[in-house]
Amino acid sequence: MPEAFIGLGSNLCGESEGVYKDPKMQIQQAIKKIGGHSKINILAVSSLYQTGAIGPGDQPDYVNAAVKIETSLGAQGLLEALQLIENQQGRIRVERWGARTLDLDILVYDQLIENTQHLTLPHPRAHERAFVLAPLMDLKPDLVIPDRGKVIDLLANCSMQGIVRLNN
Ligand code: A4P
Ligand code: MG
Repeated sequence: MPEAFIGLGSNLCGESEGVYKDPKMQIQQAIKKIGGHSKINILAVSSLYQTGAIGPGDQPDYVNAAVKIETSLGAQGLLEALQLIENQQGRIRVERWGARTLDLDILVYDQLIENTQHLTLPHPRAHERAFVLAPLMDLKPDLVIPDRGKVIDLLANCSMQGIVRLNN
């Protein structure tokens, strides 16, 4: 079955299913939802990290994590499943890179390289972001981000400033 790596991020509290959730709880709930999908198996979950926001304005810190999955969904089908989960957790798209209750990105899907209107694989900024690479390092240090290199080498060339591993 195809194997994929999903990046999770949240820097806003939200309410879903009538319950108030902070960013850490949003990430934990999203991991449960991903694992509960009939066509997705979670193979491994990274630590959670508190990370300084990259983006416009004065945003709260993020909680970031990554999961390794196997799925019978194609890449496009997986994106749709993840967007449904984002929407269920109250994601409202206001501005690009703006604060959000939940962001789910497909970082790598097998070794697929693809660039369509709705999907770019691997994720175009995964290779340069410590908040993506640190969680991936927990899952598979020798994972190759196609055309970019191994996670362990990419992380070595990346500033680790503002990344704190949380107890989860
Ligand atoms: N899309 C294309 N390729 C993909 C992919 N591989 N995975 C499209 C997921 N989506 C993909 O995404 C916009 C569109 O990208 C989607 O409709 C999908 O068709 P979005 O989630 O609506 O918007 P966005 O997340 O604001 O944009 P983008 O470009 O995905 O942002 P990034 O690069 O993901 O950055 N700082 C910290 N510390 N931690 C973070 O997690 N995240 C961001 C978002 C900025 N700063 C951050 C963090
Ligand atoms: Mg996104």
